[in-house]
Amino acid sequence: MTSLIPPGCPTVLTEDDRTGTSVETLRRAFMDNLFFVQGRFPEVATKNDHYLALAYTVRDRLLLRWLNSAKTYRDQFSRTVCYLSAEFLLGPHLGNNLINLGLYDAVAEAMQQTGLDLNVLLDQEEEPGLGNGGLGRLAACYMDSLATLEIPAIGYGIRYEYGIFDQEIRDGWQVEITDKWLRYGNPWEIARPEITLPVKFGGSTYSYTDDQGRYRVVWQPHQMVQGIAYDTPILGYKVNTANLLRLWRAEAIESFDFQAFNTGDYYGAVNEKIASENITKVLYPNDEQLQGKELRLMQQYFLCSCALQDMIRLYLQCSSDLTRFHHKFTVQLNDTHPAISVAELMRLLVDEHLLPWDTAWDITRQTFAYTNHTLLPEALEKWPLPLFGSLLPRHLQIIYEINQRFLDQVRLAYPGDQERLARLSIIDESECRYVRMANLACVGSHAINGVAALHSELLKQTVLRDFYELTPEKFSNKTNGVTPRRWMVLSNPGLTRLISNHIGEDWIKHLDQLRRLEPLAEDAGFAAEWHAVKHKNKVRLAEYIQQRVGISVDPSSIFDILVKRIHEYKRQHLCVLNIITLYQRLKDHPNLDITPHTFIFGGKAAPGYYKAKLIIKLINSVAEVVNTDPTVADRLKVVFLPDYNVTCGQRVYPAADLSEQISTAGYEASGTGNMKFALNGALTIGTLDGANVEIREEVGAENFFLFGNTVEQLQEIWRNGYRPWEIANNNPMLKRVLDLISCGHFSHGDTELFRPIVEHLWQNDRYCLLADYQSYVDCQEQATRLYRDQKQWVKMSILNVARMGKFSSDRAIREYCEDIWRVQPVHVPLADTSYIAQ
Ligand code: GLS
Repeated sequence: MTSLIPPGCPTVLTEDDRTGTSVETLRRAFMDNLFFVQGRFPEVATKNDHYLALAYTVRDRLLLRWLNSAKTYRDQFSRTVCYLSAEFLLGPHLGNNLINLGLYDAVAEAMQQTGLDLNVLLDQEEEPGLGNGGLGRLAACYMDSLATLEIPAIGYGIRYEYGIFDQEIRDGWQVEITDKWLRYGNPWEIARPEITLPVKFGGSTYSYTDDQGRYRVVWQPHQMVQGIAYDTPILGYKVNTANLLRLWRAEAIESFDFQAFNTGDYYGAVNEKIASENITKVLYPNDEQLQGKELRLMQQYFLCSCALQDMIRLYLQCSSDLTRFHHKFTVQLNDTHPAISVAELMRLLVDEHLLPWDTAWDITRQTFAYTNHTLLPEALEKWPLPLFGSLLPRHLQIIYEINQRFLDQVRLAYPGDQERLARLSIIDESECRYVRMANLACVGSHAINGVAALHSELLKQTVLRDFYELTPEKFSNKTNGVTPRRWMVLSNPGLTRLISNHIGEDWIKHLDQLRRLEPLAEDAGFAAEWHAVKHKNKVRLAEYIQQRVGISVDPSSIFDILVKRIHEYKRQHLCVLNIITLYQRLKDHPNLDITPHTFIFGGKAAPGYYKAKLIIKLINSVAEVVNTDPTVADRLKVVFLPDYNVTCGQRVYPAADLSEQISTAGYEASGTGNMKFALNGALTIGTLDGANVEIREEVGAENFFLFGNTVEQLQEIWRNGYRPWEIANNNPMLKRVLDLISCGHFSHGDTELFRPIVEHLWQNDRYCLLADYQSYVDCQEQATRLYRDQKQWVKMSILNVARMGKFSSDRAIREYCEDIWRVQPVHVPLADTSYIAQ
């Protein structure tokens, strides 16, 4: 009989096999994991077995750093940032961990020696889609930067069993498919069944005076579940720091209701278990649109209660004096989703740890800081009082108390100003009564920030104006950033190599160093290499498009890309109006000499957002007509890439020539895709919205295609009575474009299908597409004309990249650390690892 022990695999593991980084050790460790973890011999191992064996090999190296980090923090009782977020849109782990460990090349080599292709294994990973878009992805970039900057941090979130749905396109329409991301197991997490915390819901409260004369409140819940911790290490780039991402899963406390079981009600007994587990079953797929569902509030409270109980648990392991809690922990609220934390920390400190109210309030306010991520009124979270009170009766009492004390102060500051009082109140008393989560977050935090300069200004002038006037010192701006590790080193190895060959590798940790590329913008040899890298990336995307949707696109055409969530304010349909305009012009003048143009779209629509889904259908319908019309063949192509996610983003950004950032001014809080495109050498066509404003400032107005009305101009337009129909009637091309959609040209003669879109544009046009149409079309023309001058284009592309240093998430995190969190780096030494072998 032949031996099943893989050749080269030692029978006893040595320390080196778990932590070593030579090609030979990695190869041996991989074979060992294939054998002992996956239980496979090479001849029958599947791609997924290979992926998992490699993931475990990499995880061992992570764990070494993670445990050293945890031990260092514990020994030093380090001040720690807790990032509370309902979403962490991490993207695949394997490639990123290889980059951050500095093991990418060694592992590629080890796999090659084993007869495997690392790229194939990377493709095996199902990405954890635990977020909707920018907000969740920002949380992931910030975790990367926190670790890279050696800041002790914990990310607290929810371990959704189903992440953001997978999108399929059928007959041009979006179809949602459940995202069973855990189907084949998740090698990056470690379940901690011994870390379980109880979370209560519903019921009632009663009060009494205890034998020491203290007023006490007891919450008698109707339902109780438990949160179970699942831990994922988040490693920094080429440091030993690996921080903790702790996601919570809900479970019934008793697997069975034995009483019901014994009386024969089997299904009734199982029901409670199912109801409890439902809490973390699925991510709500809405971005910037409130869905006032009870289950969503349960999710939010579940996250906050688990996270805060966990922090207190960790704290009490090292100190019994909770009055200094805020010295150990600083908590960032990622939007209002975790804002209920303010009331929960008060409850834990006052009711469970018996601190006086004033002491608890002091701690609470010094603990929390709040980031606002949107001005959209439909995204502002508010919960109907009856719903809130029945689910969280004790929290409602606490909120009333916080509110009363707060409003007493407001009365002193603004005597007699009842309207202001009503606006500032945490309770909305107009019509139906609501708990306003943004107000709760503002009152309970010591710092409040927006996510781009313009957004932070607008916050102060609009939704948070009263809070700004009351406590201006709390407000600041923290412009978003993205991690260059995932969004450059991992996704664009060609450009990374080219840049590093010329200016070294420091820029990966100090993105400002990209400035050193500026002189090279004039260097013809460098420009040629730059162009070659972009072209290669475009060829790769073209191959992917062909394989994915069967459309052949020309890599020499301009790749003009719009990828992000589908939302009316993001104006994907403005881009469609321009495509139809171009199409019309080509039909009118078949010999017109235009720059060959490939428009690429991607993005998901919230399943209940009909207009957004109709925009997807419109894009696909226009694509169908344009792509099959021989008159425009080879000059105009339209592609909708299904299931846009982090993995897809990594393919798309490096291949873009033109980045579409065309939201209505004042609506996009920041945007982060805009940064990823520009960092990868795309030029931006955009409005003065969100972080576009700062990108333009940095790269220079001459290297940015600006169009559209400003916030002030739009305000003026609305003040004077906006009449979109007049714009359409006075612009023959625009009118033709709208009529072409209406008459069924793109819908097989169906004149009803796109009526909701077109009618809205004619009559109301809330997002001012028509007001910006001509300016956009002109700007598009200017950009595509300039594209023909490749020398100039490449120069602008190089200058864009050279000047993107500001938009690293490292810069953003440094600002949070200095201005809000007041936290210092803690160096993690890779201690003697001999204890591993003991
Ligand atoms: C968002 C904003 O819409 C984006 O502009 C922003 O870049 C992002 C991160 O700050 O947050 N807000 C939101 O609710 N979803 C987002 O993507």
